Amino acid sequence: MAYNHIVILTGAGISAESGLSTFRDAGGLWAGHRIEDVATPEGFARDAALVHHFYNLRRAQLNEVRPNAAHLAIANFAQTHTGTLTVITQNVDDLHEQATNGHDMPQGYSLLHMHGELRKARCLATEEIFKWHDTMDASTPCPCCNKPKRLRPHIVWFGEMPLYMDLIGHHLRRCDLFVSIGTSGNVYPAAGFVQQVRSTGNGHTIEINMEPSQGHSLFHEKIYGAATQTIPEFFINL
Ligand code: BV8
Repeated sequence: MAYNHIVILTGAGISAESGLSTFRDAGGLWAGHRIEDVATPEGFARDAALVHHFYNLRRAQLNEVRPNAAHLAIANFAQTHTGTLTVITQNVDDLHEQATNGHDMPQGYSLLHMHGELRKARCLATEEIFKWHDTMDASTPCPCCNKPKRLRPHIVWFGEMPLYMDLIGHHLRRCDLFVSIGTSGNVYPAAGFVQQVRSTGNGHTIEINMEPSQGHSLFHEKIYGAATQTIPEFFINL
């Protein structure tokens, strides 16, 4: 069947084989850290140095990693897909961008980072957002006010509103195919998107993951295995 409006939700599992650790797998990102200390506004207010260090390490790691076959399969499919293809990523890495680098992407393609981006910073005073590839800390002046203690990572922390929620709701209602890739289905509202597709729209829903996620029973179809195996095969046959 040819699908017209496709929504893909990706999580840390799609970047795992590029060498970026996931959150909840053994030895994952949260190992050694409490979410409350490194991924909440309260943690940032309590110890900004710890939070900057956590994100500086992850931002620096992006210089060492490349998109894998799963990112590339989505980018290749997007170039020939004649309908709309909306990639909603929970990931803050830029591997989906790197996979499409150098290609003119069709008008129907869009990439939405609902949890923000590691390579962007935001001014606490003006909310202005800046591309940011280096480290930052409390002493780093923001480019707009030129004052210290005003920069934070442009990341959506727990308890903060995810980005693009209205636009995401529109795509979930309209899609005829929803594919969830590499996410454990632990974090809301992303974990609730499959339910939203089924209750507000009539999209076919597919989970592609290493193992059943928390919400696996909500999907019409499931494919399990490593993303670099399952995703290229899936999109070649789509
Ligand atoms: C919010 C940025 C209010 C930080 C992240 C009900 C409704 C609404 C909210 C809540 C709710 N219940 C609880 C909440 C609050 C909370 C929440 O969900 N808490 C959880 C812990 C219970 N949610 C929030 O606070 C959110 N905000 O609710 O605002 C609101 C909401 C809606 C409307 C109005 C108001 C904000 C959450 C965002 C937090 N920020 N990221 C950073 O990156 O440092 S979340 C972070 O964890 C990731 O971004 C990701 O989204 C999330 C989950 O991680 P996954 O991507 O799923 O990774 P994980 O390790 O868990 O799983 C990896 C999977 O890959 C595994 O299944 C594994 O099997 C698979 N895998 C591994 N290797 C491979 C593989 N698959 C294939 N191939 C492989 N090789």
